[in-house]
Formats: sequence, C-alpha cells, structure tokens
Amino acid sequence: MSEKILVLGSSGQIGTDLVETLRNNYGADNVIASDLRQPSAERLAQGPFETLNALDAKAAFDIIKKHKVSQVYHLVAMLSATAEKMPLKGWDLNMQSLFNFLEMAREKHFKKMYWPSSIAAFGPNTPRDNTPQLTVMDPGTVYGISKLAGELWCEYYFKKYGVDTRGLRYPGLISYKTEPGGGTTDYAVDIFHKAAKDQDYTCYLGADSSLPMMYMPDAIKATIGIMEAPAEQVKIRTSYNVGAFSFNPEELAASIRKEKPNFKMDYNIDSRNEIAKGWPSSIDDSVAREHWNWQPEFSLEAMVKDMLKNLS
Ligand code: AKB
Repeated sequence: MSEKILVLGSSGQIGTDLVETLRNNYGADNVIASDLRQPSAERLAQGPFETLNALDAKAAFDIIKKHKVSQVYHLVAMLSATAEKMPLKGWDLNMQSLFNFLEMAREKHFKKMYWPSSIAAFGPNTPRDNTPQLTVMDPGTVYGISKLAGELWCEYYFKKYGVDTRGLRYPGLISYKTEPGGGTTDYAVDIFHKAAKDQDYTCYLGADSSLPMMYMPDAIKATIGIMEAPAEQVKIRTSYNVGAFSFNPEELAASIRKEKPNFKMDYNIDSRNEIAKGWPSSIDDSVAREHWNWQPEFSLEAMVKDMLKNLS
C-alpha cells in the first residue's frame, strides 16, 4: 500500500520545501499539507491541503482518518526567540501538539512519525566545539527545554509503546523559498535578502557568534533520509545530530562579499546573542553518518552562490 503522508506546519520554512520534495517522490495526492495558515492559490492547486491547529486533537484525528494517513512529519513549533517572549504559550504549543500525535501513533492510527529537535536542546555546559551526539544537555531557553523534553518523550513512546519515532537536531537552516520566523539563527537568511538587493545589513548577533548551519536542500535530504532508513538502522530514538558547516556573521559576510564585493554589514546586538552563546558552535554528526549514511552536499560557498542566484 502506498504511503499517505501528513505534513504539519506545511507553510513554514521547512514545510514549504519538504512538501514539494515529498510530492515529487510520493505523488502529489499522497502528501497532505496542513497549517493554520492557508497557502497561496498556486500552492493550494499543487495537492491536498487541510487547515489545522495542531493543538486541536479531535480535528487532527479526523484528518488522519479522512486521508488514511500512515506517516506524519510534525513541523509545528514556536522557535527560540519568540518562545522567550511567551514562555508558557511556547511550551504549550511545542509539547501539546507533540502529545496529540504521539497518542494517535500509540493508538496505532498511523505508523511513523518525524519530530524535529534542534541544537537549542544543548546548553551552556555542553562542549561547544564538535558537540557530540551524547553529552551534557542543559538548555537555557523555553524552546530548547521543549526540544530536549520532546526528544525524550519520542524515545519513551518508542521504547514503551513501539511507536516508530524519528528525529534530527537541526542546526540553523537557510533557505530562499520561505523565510523562518522567530529563530535565533534567522540572521543567516535575512542577510541574503538584503545582499541580493544590494542593501546593507545590520546584524543582531555578535561578529564572533559561530553557529552550526545547513542549507535547506541538505535539511530535506536528512529529514526524508532518516524517515526512509530501515528501522534497524535508526538506533537513536531521541534525535540525531546532523551538521553541514559552521560560520559566524563575519565569515558569512566575507563569503557573500566574494559574490557581492560592495556588501556591508554593521551590528546592533540584541538578546538573541545571549541565546546563541549557549548553543554549540559546531556539531559532530558522525553517529548519523555511521548509522544511516547521512552526508551533506552543500558547502558554505556553494550555498552562498545558490542563495544569491535564487534571490536576485
Ligand atoms: C532557532 O533559531 O530557534 C531555530 C533552531 C536552531 O532550532 N532555527
């Protein structure tokens, strides 16, 4: 029987690219996009869409049954910077929406579930360079606490109830189709929108705030890669470290200047810099490489060229 895939948060930064790739791979009718927000008429015409608040367990259940869903990619979350402004709302959205779907999977209404974690699940006492898969995790943000708790709940449902949960710890993600919203790493997307228009950029992170980052095509490759990996290869059911490259704002600006020599950046540092300081600066993803053959394709240089080409 062919898979029926539900993508929650389909209008978001990851969802937009993920739905497109899944539809190419599985057929448009087999991928149901869903979000609180209605997509554009153009996107609506590309395949099935359901308006859904992931906190509404009954409505979610009805959609799972209506479409005979077999797999769920749960991409609904309030990101780090926004959740710091509304901690309880962030916690509620990130955790309750997860439980709604874990419970349906436990009751065997669908088979397999993807839930993303993040480098935010690490904290100030985590080794910052080459952060290992298994290490100290003491997140200092609401978002990070929800990601660490969610990882552990996914593993719990796998061990206790046999739910096939899979997850990745995303670094900052860079894409041109949809902008991110409310993250600490968003500067690395905003900067391209300015550079492509030959405008200057004011950065809210410090010049030496180095963070792990990844280009969206690699994030989509990793996401579908772990979902399609044979179950016995997915030996970690919390979440896998995945990395591509790391840079700080100065290094990114220097890379952009190779394509746009007149690009200028200055700084107006805000509270997001404090969040970034508690996160890894680079990631050791050797366990994902070994277990299910993860391998990124884009270098920083290749990503910069591709971003500017697509935004210009
Ligand atoms: C954020 O900055 O909050 C996210 C993340 C690293 O998970 N992009």
